[in-house]
Amino acid sequence: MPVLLFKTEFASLPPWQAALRERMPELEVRLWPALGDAADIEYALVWKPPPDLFSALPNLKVIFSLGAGLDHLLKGVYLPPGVPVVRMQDSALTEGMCEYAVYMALRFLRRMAVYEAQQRSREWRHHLPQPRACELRAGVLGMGVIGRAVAGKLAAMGFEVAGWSRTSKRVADVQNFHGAGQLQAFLERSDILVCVLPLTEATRGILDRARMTRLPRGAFIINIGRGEHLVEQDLLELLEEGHIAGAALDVFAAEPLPDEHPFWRHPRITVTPHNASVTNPDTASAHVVDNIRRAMRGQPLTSVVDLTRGY
Ligand code: NDP
Ligand code: OXD
Repeated sequence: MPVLLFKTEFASLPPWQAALRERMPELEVRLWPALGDAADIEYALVWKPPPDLFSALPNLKVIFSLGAGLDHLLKGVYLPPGVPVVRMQDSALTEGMCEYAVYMALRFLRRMAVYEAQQRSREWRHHLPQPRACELRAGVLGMGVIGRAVAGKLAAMGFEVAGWSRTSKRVADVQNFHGAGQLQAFLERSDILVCVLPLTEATRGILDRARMTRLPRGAFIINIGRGEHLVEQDLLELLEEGHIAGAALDVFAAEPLPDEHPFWRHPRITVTPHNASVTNPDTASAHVVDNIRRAMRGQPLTSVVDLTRGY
């Protein structure tokens, strides 16, 4: 009987146990830290594992990340050589990310922050200029599974959309930019910038003063990648200088966002607690079980992480 170890911080076991059981009744699920006989454990489904967890599992065959992001697994965690790491791919997770990006882009387009402030002071002013979506250019940093879906939804809302990735991508209705050489041109045409990159050594701090200054004056930033993509002090300064109009931030260098952090009270920043989207057991369990079955049959796994690239 295959045995999977489940270790998480933010999801509860019962829905996962039920979803996995429904798809694979013979799978035994153990909840960390109760390992039982560690030699039985061949699969691990984890978020933020303790650094030495995997060294205690001598027969581990596959490590599954509970999230699409891998930074929680690649930072100081011992990964047994030869054991593949599979990242999360989940249709519901992707849908949530699309909803968040489209919602925040529309809030900016429709000046909702201004109207909410007007409501608080009982002000009736309806003559603010209202651009059409097609007059604003959205740019998506990171055109992976989630970025491509986000770009498609923004295009469907009428925005003029471009995407930037490491390698060239062809996505209907989305202008393609790729590589370091095309980043500047991509930023210069992005009135709304959505960051949905993975956190790697190459992308850490990518949203710094120099790059954010390349955005058109009055640009809006949506960061749903990782907090360390953004140099927070640089954003505060560019908001102060009026170069950046506002930001919707779901991820932060320090999480939970510390009480004294200036983002909490900034009138032009919307803060959400890293919940742009969450992995959904009902849909995500299909991806986990499919890969367990592949491993059992000796077939190639899907969504295997390239550990040298970091995503
Ligand atoms: P993917 O691995 O599918 O896509 C990553 C994309 O980033 C690819 O297009 C890749 O380019 C691009 N990329 C990576 N490094 C570079 C680089 N140096 N320069 C240019 N482009 C680069 O990831 P997902 O779409 O599934 O997820 C993206 C991230 O979203 C996650 O890593 C996580 O951090 C974040 N996330 C946040 C959530 C939240 O709730 N806030 C929820 C889920 C995910 P290429 O294809 O050419 O290799
Ligand atoms: C993820 C996340 O990476 O939720 O999936 O941040």
